Amino acid sequence: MEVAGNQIRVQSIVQDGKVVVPPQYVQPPETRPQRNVEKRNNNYIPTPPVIDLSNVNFVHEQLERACQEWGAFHVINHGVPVELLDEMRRVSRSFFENCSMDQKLSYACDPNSPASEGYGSRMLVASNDNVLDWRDYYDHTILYPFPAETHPSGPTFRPITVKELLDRKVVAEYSDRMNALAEKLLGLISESLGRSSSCIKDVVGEFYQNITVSYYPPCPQPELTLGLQSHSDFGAITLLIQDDVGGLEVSKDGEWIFVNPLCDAIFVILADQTEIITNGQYKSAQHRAITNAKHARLSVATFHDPAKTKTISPAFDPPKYRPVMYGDYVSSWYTTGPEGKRNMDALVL
Ligand SMILES: O=C(O)CCC(=O)C(=O)O
Repeated sequence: MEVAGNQIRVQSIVQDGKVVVPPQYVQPPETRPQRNVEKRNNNYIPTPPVIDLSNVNFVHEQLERACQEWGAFHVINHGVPVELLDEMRRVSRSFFENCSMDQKLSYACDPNSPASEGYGSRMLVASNDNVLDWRDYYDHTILYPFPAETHPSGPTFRPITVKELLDRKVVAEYSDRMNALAEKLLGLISESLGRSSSCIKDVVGEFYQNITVSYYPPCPQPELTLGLQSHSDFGAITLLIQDDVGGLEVSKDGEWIFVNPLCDAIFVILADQTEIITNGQYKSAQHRAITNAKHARLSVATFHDPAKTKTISPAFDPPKYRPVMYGDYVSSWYTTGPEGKRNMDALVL
């Protein structure tokens, strides 16, 4: 089993052929995944809405509803070439499946710093007693303009082979497209609240973007584990693509709802700062990832966040949330852990 800086990579546990999950990955009974289907007395299972962004006559109405009821939705006809989504999935998967563990560990993230760029496995650094997620990840921190030859450090910018250079081009184009789409969506979401298109973006300011590729190896006991614990994202807006395996769930009215993978669509997740700015009219979506015994699963989440020094407060009166410096919010998230939406709850007036 490969260990770097105290971090075991889940993929190496699986490669060791374990048939039971090590105890540190076993969730307590109350957070284990369950199928909701048996609890229902009818067959109706809600699914997050699919919004066609080319449908200009209805898009605001649909966004308003989706943001109020779900805080998360698929978008189609989003303007990002589907080939680019496929390429991004391909280059991301290739890192996990075509590199040796030694090659991957040469890109290891800093195990002592939360959310540092590179290859890792643990979302939270501080709390050693937390149950671990059944997930490895590769985190790209994107600094604009991309690619920045002068980027000071970080695995994405180490000397690279020609193949990696091609892959980097894919990530660069993907990053630009996601940035533009995130800005467009925040504009439409602002308009859906009857405000100018720049209302939310004006408070967020310049985007800081992170692209996290999550890789969930097959799990011998999926009923005991989570790929990623329940959380809401701490930034402004997240754009996620996944492969066709499926495993993302969003919480709605106290139930976990499976998000069907739609390969041409992009899944939009409202994050905490948007909940604060909209004064709770639109809520950030609590979500998690479940595992399965047969197939590795891949997702690519692109986070769009304010600068750490930015103070975020509601753009509507009377305010229902305390203003918060974004950097303080992130530190608290990483030190106390997400535990659903407890960091948001602490800001409610
Ligand atoms: O893998 C997924 O579908 C969820 C990923 C996610 O929630 C995250 O990276 O924060």
